[in-house]
Amino acid sequence: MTSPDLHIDIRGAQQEVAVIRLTRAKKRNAINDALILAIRDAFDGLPATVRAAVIDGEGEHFCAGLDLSELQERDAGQGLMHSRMWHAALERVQYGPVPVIAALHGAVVGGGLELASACHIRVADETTFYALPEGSRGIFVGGDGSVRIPRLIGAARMTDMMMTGRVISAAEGERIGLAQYLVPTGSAFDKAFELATRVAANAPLTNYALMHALPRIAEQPADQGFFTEAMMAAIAQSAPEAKQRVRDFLEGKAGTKVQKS
Ligand code: 1HE
Repeated sequence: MTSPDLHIDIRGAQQEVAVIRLTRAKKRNAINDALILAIRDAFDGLPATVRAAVIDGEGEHFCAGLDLSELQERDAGQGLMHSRMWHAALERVQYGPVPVIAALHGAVVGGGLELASACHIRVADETTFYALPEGSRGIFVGGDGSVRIPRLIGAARMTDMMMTGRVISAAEGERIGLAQYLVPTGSAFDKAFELATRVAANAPLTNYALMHALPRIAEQPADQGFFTEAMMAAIAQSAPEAKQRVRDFLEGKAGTKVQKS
C-alpha cells in the first residue's frame, strides 16, 4: 500500500539510509487509514541495502496523531480492528528490518507520539511539544501508546498527560525520556540523519540485537535475561564482521577508538 502522504527517499552509497517523510502538512500530518497502511508497508518494502531509516514530518509539525475525521463513523468492532491495524504498522517500525530515528518538531501528539515511541531513537528540536489529547477527546490511545509510552516515561506521567491534558515541552521531554536528543530549532532532521548514518555503519547483527533482543531481554526476569543475553552475545561475536572489527581495533586501525564527543 502506498500513499501520496508518505514519501520515501533512499540516500547514501553503500550503507543506505531511508528517509521516510509524512507529507500531509495541510492536515498537520494527521494519520488516516491509508497513511498508517503505507507506513506499515514502507518498512517491509525497503531494499536490503538500506541499513537505517529516518522518519520525519513535512511542515510545522511532526504529526497531529490520528485523523479524527475518520473516527466518527466507527462502531466498536471496527474500532478494535482499527487499533490492531495501527499495532501491526508500528510493530513494523519497532521490529522491522532497520533501526529508525525519529526527527521531531512541533506537535508530536496522540498517534504522532505513538509513532515516535515505536522508533529506536528520537531527536527533538526546540519547537517540539508532546501531548496525548485522547483524554480530552473522550477516547483512549490505540496505537500501542499504553504499552510503549509508560516504558519511556512511566505510567504516572502518561496518566497525568492524558487526565489533565498536560503539554510537555521539548526540554522537559528530553529530561523525562521522550527524546534522547534535544537540538536547536530546525536541526532535528540533520542530527537524525547524522545519527542514522552512524547507525547504518554498525554491524547489522549488532543493530539486530539492539532492536530485537534488547527490548525482549529488558522484559524478562533477570535470570532469563542473562541467559538470552549470553546467547545473543555468542551469536553476535561469531560473525566474521565482528571478528574483523575487533582485529581492526587490536591492530590500531584509525577511527576505531572510543572518543569523547
Ligand atoms: C486534523 C488533525 C487531526 C489537524 N485529525 N484533522 N489529535 C489531536 O487531537 C490533535 C489535533 N490537532 C491539533 O491540536 C492542532 O491541529 C495542532 C496543534 C496539531 C496544529 O495546530 P495548527 O494551528 O497548526 O493547525 P490547525 O489549524 O489546528 O489544523 C490545520 C488543519 O489540519 C485543519 O484542517 P482544515 O481543513 O480546517 O485546514 C485541522 O482540522 C486539520 N487537523 N489535526 C484531522 N488529528 C491510534 S489512536 C491515536 C489517537 C489519537 O491520535 S487522538 C489525538 C488526535
